[in-house]
Amino acid sequence: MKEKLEQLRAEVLERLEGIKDKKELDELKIKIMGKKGQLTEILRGMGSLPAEERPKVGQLVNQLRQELEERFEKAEAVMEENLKKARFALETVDVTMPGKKKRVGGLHPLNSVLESIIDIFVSMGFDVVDGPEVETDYYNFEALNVPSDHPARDTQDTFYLTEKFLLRTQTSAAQIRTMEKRKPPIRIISPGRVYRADEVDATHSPVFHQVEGLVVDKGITMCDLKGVLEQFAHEIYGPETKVRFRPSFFPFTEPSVEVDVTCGECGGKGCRVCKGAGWIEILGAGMVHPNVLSVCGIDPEIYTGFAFGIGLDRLTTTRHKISDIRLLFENDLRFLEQFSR
Ligand code: 2U9
Repeated sequence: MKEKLEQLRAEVLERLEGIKDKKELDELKIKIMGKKGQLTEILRGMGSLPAEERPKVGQLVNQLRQELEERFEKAEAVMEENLKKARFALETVDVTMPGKKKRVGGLHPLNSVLESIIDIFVSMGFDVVDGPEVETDYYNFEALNVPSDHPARDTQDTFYLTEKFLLRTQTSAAQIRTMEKRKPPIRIISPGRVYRADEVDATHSPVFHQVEGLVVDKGITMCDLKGVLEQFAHEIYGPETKVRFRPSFFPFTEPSVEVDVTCGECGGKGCRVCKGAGWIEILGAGMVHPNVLSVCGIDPEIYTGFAFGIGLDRLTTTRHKISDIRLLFENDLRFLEQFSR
C-alpha cells in the first residue's frame, strides 16, 4: 500500500509538471482527488487491510491527500498568475505608438458652393429663408404671374401630385410666402431643391438646386440689381471677371435679364468650356413684376424690387470643372472625396 501511494505521488507530480492549461489541470484533479478518483479508490481499498495497519496507512493517505491538495492549489495559482500576465500584455497600451487617423467627412461640393453664395449675400444684408418642397399651384405659379397657359404648367414639365399640389419648380414660392408676412424693406435669398420633369442627361436632372434672391424697398432700380449681381459675380469668379446683362423674359420680372460672365478658362477668347462663346450664363434676374408685388399686398406704386435666380448645380459644375451633373447626385465616394477639405 505504501508503494502504491509513493507511485501515485510520483505520477501526479510528474504530470503536474507537464500541464499547460486549466482544463487539463481540472481533469487531473478530478481523476486523482474526485469521488471516483485514484486516491479515493485507495482509501476504499483500506477495508481489506488488517485492522492494525489501517491507522498507519490512513495517516499516509491523509498526508498524501493534503500534499496533493497543496500542489494542485499551487499549480492553479501559478496558472492564474500566468493568465493574468498574458492578459495584461495584451491590454498594454503603448502610448508612444502613432495614433490611428480618423476619416473626416467633407462638405458635398453643392453645399460648399452654397455656403460661399450664402456668405456673399449675408455680407450684403440678406436673410436666408426656407419653404416647403411640396407647394400649391398658387404659390408656385399663380402668385408669380405665370399664366395658366404657360408651358411650365404642363404636366410634361411639372411634377403634379394632385390638381392643387406639386413639387416646386422654383424656390420663388418661399419668397412669396415671406412677402406676405413681412413689410419692406425685404432682402432675402432662398436656397433649395427644386423639381422639373426634364429628361436626364449630362446637364439636366429632374431634381436640382436654386438660390433665388429678392430685394423690395422704396426706390429700388435696375442699378441696384446690376450692382448687387456684379458684386456677387466678382466675389465668385474674381474681380477681373467681366459681367454682361442680356435682355430676356420671365413672367415674374419686367424687365428681365440673363447674366453672363467671361469664361474663367479662356478669359473670354472662346474655348471648349464656353463652347467658343467666351461667356458663361450664370443667372437670370429682373425687376419684380408689379402684379407679383400686388398679390402679396405690396403697393407697386410705392415699392419696387428686383429678383434673381441662380442655378446652383450649373455654378458648381462650372466652378469645379465637373463634366456631368449626375455626379452631384450619385454620392460616389471616389467623386466626393476629391472635394473634402
Ligand atoms: C419673386 C419674384 C421673382 C426669380 C428669378 C430667374 C430670373 C431665373 C433661373 C436660374 C437658373 C431658374 O434654376 S434656373 O433654371 N431663374 O432665371 N429667377 S428671376 O424671380 C423672382 C423670385 C421671387 C417673388
